[in-house]
Amino acid sequence: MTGTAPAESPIRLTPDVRAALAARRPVVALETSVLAQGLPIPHNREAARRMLGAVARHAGVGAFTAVVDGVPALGLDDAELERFLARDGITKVSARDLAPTIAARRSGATTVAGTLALIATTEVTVFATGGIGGVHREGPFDESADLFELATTPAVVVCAGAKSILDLSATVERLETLGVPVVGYRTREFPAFFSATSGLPLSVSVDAVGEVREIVKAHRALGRRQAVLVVQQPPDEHALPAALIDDAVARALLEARDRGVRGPAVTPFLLAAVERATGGRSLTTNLALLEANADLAARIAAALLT
Ligand code: PSU
Ligand code: MN
Repeated sequence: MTGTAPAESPIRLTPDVRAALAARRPVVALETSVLAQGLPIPHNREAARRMLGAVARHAGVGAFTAVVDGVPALGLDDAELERFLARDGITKVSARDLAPTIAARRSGATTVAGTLALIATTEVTVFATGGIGGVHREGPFDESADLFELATTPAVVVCAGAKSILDLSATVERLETLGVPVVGYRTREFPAFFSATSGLPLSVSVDAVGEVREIVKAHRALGRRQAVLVVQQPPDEHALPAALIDDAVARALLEARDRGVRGPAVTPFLLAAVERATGGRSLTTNLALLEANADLAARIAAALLT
């Protein structure tokens, strides 16, 4: 796809995003829920800086998605980004929340689902995040809207698998059912976000960005409407032992149940509880993998332009 966003797209693009698209330089969409709900202050600022920096190193532009005072946006200016980092009055916006947030002229930070729904109307197709949402472990039934949007948006999503707070096996099964290709980049297992391995084998694993490109091209040639999910392990030096995370998650789940945490509050609550339980080590891992995913996404976006 070439040119600027379709005339009918309601999404506001920042001048740097517009210029990058016009010059056929890589543009990578980035979600803001990880900044406004997922990571604590001041680490969310470091995450934003490192993700934008990783894309810039490949001559590309990282574009945070959000709803800003009722305007759906791809790319934020500095003052806007500050508001999302400060988190004040910023709600979590999944796909279902987009229209109501826009209509009420409010501001919200987009999840993976919200981001996919926004970029679907633009020509930006590559998106980097930390981990996707998925099937939660315990009842009552909770499955992230991320899975539905991944099933219906032909983007390339780069992540470190799904968070270990989830039922990873059920999440991988759902991705299969929904027809979402899951491509391991230098890994043969579905990564478990904070830890490198989950014990869940992948059906396809590649070693080079060019191979991702071939898969994406074949997928698009078929007119498939699903995303291609590219997964990589968290960087070696920061990956945490699976046992440490399992233990932290088990305790976090009990705490969530005790406190009756429900709905959109579940994921942020569990992430914060894991952070406490690992003495902040999960935070270091989270920042490192966000940067690594933005870097890989920029390289994929560049390859797709060739
Ligand atoms: N991964 C993180 N931190 C986060 C999220 C994922 O490390 O904050 C967010 C993403 O925005 C993801 C969302 O789309 O959590 C999933 O939330 P839910 O389970 O409510 O759909
Ligand atoms: Mn949910």
